[in-house]
Amino acid sequence: MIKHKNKICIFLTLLFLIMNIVCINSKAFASDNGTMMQYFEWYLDDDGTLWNEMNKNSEKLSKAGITALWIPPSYKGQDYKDVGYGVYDLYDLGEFNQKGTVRTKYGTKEELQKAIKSAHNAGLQVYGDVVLNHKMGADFNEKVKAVQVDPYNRNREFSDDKTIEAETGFNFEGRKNKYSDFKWHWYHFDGIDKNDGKIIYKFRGIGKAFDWEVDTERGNYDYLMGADLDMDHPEVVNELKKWGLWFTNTLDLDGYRLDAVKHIKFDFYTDWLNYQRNKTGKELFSVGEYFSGDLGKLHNYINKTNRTMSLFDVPLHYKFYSASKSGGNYDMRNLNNNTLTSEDPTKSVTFVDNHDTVPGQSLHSYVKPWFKQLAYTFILTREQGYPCVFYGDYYGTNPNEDGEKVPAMKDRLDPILAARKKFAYGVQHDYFDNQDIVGWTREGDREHEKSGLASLITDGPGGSKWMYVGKHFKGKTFYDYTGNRSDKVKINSDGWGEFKVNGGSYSIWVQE
Ligand SMILES: [Ca+2]
Ligand SMILES: [Ca+2]
Ligand SMILES: [Ca+2]
Repeated sequence: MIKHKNKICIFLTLLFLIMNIVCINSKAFASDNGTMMQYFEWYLDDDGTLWNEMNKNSEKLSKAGITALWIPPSYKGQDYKDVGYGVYDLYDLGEFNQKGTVRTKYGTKEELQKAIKSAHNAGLQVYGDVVLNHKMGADFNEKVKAVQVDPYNRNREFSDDKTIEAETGFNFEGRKNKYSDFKWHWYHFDGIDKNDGKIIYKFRGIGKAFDWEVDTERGNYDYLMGADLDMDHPEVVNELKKWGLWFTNTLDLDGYRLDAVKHIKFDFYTDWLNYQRNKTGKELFSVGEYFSGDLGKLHNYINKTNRTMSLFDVPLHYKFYSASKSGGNYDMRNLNNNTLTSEDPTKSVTFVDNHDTVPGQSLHSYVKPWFKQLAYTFILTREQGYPCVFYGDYYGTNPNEDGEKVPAMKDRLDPILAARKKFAYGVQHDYFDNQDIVGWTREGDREHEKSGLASLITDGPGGSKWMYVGKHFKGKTFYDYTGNRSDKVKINSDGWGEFKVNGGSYSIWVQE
């Protein structure tokens, strides 16, 4: 009898252990929602401290719900103040004395590597910013035969061929051939500009032409700025592939943000990304910057690149922008149609603003502060899209030339980020049935305890909406996690509740 009891005891203990292992494993497999942060803004001080700041902040950001950082272009620009898009030397990550400085705007290579290590230790992925459309700050000029083209229709040539002085010679003397002995010459490029883009020259030569297929704006939008790389030239393509592998391995990157893809031959990145993925064996998540409000163009690019990358949902950003300026007269139902997120959600990266849309920048379309919180509630608590939180919204930006700045919204954004991390799981139900108040619910899932939520946003007066959140919440009480409302909502026996929102505001209801 005692023996038998022992056996039962051992059996129960074993069963308990197995159950525990199963439980622990299912917890380990329960993945939290992914949230990217664009870890820079245009007007950051040029004091070389960003990498050290990132080193210190990684742990905090991870706890706040961030899972990946998109870092700014980290190679030597035309001068130490360059944000990174005026690329001089792709192999100089703040290591060589070039352009009058060793460090870049953000710090040294060593500081960058430390920051990335800290980010990885905190469980954050790191995406590098890849700028391959153009180069700037040439070491010497070359004489090149060229023709002038109409800046508004690049297919129209309007001069005789002439010989011009072009800033196209790059020999990187400060680097002394370390990592690569490739030297750039005029024949690796398609054209340059003069007078801040008022004059555009297309180079002449065997096989020289603006690349195709690219965006059709201005006839052929291959040329954007600087010395435009010729992606038809095999030496260029090979060097950029080789550099990509060096860059990815040197910084142990987990993915990329690809700059200005609409100005680069569409099949270039398909090939480049396949190469990096095959050589590294990594997934290398990638998002392209195709800055256009024309959804058809985004679909076309995703198809032409064989779905190898996601794109930023620019049409959704423009909707946020117009809603924020419409003084309550925006039809909020529009947020959920004709966007990349609504039509191709797995290839969409959602964002509210970025370094280019802030006041004073080239794509100025800044979402007004009162609406930003509504927009973040939208991108962070809905199922569709991979959201990207902008550094300038979270920490605020420095003032631009006109003294305008973006206020820090960290205190308002942290609860929305926490709501995403804890509650934004499971089946979604949409209530886009009113021009002012729209809402959606998430039923929650088994892996995230107490998950499930009900979100409301309105650009007009406050009000309420009956929404279904799930039968399993029957009899439970919900409260507004953002703190905007202080009342409670009781879920009825069919799983419905009447959720409220204040005028021009947002609320995210979760179980008490
Ligand atoms: Ca070309
Ligand atoms: Ca180009
Ligand atoms: Ca080109």
